[in-house]
Amino acid sequence: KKREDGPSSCCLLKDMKRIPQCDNKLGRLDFSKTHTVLVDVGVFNCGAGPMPQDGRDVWHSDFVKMPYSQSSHMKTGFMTQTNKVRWEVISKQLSSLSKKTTASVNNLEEAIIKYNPKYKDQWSFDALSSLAKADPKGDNYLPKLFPKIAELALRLPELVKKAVPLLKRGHTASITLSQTQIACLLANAFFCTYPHRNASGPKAEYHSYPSINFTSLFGHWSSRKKQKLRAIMHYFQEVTAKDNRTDTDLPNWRSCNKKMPKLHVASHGTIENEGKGMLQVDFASSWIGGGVLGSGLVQEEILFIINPELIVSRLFTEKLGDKECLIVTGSQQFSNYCGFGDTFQWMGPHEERLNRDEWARLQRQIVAIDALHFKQRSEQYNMINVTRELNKAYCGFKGHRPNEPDIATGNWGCGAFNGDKQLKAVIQLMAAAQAKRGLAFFTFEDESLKQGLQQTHHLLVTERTTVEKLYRLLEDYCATQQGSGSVHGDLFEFIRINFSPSRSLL
Ligand code: AR6
Repeated sequence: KKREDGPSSCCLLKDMKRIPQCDNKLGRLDFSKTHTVLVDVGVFNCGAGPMPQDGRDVWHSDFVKMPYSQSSHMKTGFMTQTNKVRWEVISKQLSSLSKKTTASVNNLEEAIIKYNPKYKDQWSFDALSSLAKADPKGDNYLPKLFPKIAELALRLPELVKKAVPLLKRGHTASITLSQTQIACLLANAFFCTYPHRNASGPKAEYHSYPSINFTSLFGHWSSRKKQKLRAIMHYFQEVTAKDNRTDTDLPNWRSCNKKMPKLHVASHGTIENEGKGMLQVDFASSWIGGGVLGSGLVQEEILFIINPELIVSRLFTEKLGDKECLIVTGSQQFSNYCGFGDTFQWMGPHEERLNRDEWARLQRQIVAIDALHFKQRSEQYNMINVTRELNKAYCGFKGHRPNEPDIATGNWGCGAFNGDKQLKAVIQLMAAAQAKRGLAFFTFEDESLKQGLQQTHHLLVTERTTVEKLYRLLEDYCATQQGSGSVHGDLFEFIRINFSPSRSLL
């Protein structure tokens, strides 16, 4: 049939080939030298969804310089200038924004300028202000949304751990990220946190890269800006909706409303004796068993020496990741001991009196969780590290069946690993609360810790304190520990001052 609009070799739109018809098999997700995958491919290929890949920050010209890098510094203060890690300033600002139910554009501007002081008189926020005033969806839409974006931005160190390579001219490479990771990276762009990305001109470090911080979207009101901002804000509204966190089953510690768990504290007794029948915590090394085959002789090594079957776990257990633990069921205690470290002595055979379960396993369950090793004690007063420890404890404590025993623990991470006993006790209380299990806490002859923990627990129970409230309090506590490097008062005292009922009467 002759076409009316003249001869044509074109085909119909429906005859164009589209992606679903191509059906190219991708195979398993995998990384390579030229393909960086920011989600954990092992977990992903098991069908468990996109979890962030572990990794470490790299401050280098081949990688994105991350706002949370310990190498990113800034000067603060007028009279006495101090050099601070920039993320400390950023996270302080964002976390106070995230605690608000509504935040104004002024609040947002003040926060952004705190860690971008050079741009105080250059950056304008008038487009954002006009949009907020127009209140496009009604009901204080933007002021309610800003705190949520701040909360999402704060999760960057947890969601994007592996260094993101720069895609450089002349090099073929690819990067795979999850939608949650992208949302978090963009929340940081929204808050203008990326370092070294504001300067322009031929001498600027990133002169051959596009801009990323959102400043230029916020100023110079026009009807185009209005429509663009509406679309962008809608995106943030969607990605900050609560049910959007699909890529990890770890709690969001800022929104856990569990109350304090059941607690027993004793200064005498040990995890292995008085904690019989409970889930017993091994104060582990990430290399399971630690120095058991060398000269180490503290809690984990002693545990492995008196229960030597535990040593076989070293045959097949890879170094533990940050969100992993090892649970061993059924090991037998063969020896008794006394002492600790240099005073350790073998005290003869142990008579095992435990029953066996249906699979004939002795009813002993041990969970190995490795705390962080702090070379400097001050390193632990930092919410990246606090959150890491919360996640680690939680993954050890989290039960897998409906009816699990309580947990026997103590000064986890506070001997060889140099942790603060009070901080670690509070972290373990929070993790146990979230895991809905009770704690038996053995302070190993530390009478004042016993009393302090008892009183603190009592206060937290009577005040009906939630995990999220404690998490925010830890943020404030960490902030007081930074700067001068000196420790201002202990955590129990800080809790007492902040939570005691008399305070609310004042
Ligand atoms: N029951 C209760 N509390 C105990 C017991 C016990 N049986 N034994 C010790 N404590 P540490 P870390 C208390 O230093 O700091 C190993 O090499 C006592 O107050 O063993 O987590 C591992 O392989 C002690 O000071 O644990 C790791 O590499 C505190 O618990 C590294 O040490 C901490 O015991 C872990 O070091």
